[in-house]
Amino acid sequence: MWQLYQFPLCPFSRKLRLLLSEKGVGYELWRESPWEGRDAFLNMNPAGRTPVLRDEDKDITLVDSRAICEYFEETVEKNPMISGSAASRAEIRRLVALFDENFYGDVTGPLLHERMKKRLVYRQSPDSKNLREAMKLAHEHLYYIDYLIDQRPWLAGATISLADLAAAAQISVADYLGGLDWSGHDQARSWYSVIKSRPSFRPLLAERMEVIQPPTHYGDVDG
Ligand SMILES: N[C@@H](CCC(=O)N[C@@H](CS)C(=O)NCC(=O)O)C(=O)O
Repeated sequence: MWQLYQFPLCPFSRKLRLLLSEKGVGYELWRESPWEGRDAFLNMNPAGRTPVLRDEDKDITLVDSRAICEYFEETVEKNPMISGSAASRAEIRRLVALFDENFYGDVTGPLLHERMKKRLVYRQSPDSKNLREAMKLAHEHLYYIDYLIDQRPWLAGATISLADLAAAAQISVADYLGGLDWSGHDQARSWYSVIKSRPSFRPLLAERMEVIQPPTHYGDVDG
């Protein structure tokens, strides 16, 4: 059985969990707080980041959400998430990179730092200027999703793909941390509400990070 080392608000672990669930791959959750720098964790991933996926019986350790997602895409045929022509696959990978890097760097990373790490690790108050900036940038990203959904049913094209899972994973964490104002983003909101109602998403919405509570609309699959 795969063991997934993660914490509930890690967006990269969320993306992987969505993929594993869509593909029907079983796993156990192992709680890891990467900022604690546990030796056994650093032995598995010297970069000290979640997610890490380990199969003890097979003695396989997989590291980095993109490498792990590609591993399952290559080894499990069910529900392909990087499919179509070479151009379509390149478009999926472009959007995965956009959400993993830009959305995380602009929005999820700063929100996690201000609202989670400062509270749990550094015992500091959040900086309201940094929070305002992250929320402003979140609007720009939601406008881009509105634009994509105006042209296509899913972010990268006609079918659901890893791009949708990557985006929804980042958005779900930003939403949990109260960083998203959905007003004026009807297309993004309707796309997200379809993703949220998939069975793969339910366990994520039910989970809570200690001390930090999400806004009331967070788990609402119609909102
Ligand atoms: N490129 C990596 C990024 C992983 C990453 O940045 N994980 C964060 C948590 S969301 C982390 O472990 N940060 C280290 C820390 O908080 O100390 C991936 O896709 O797996």
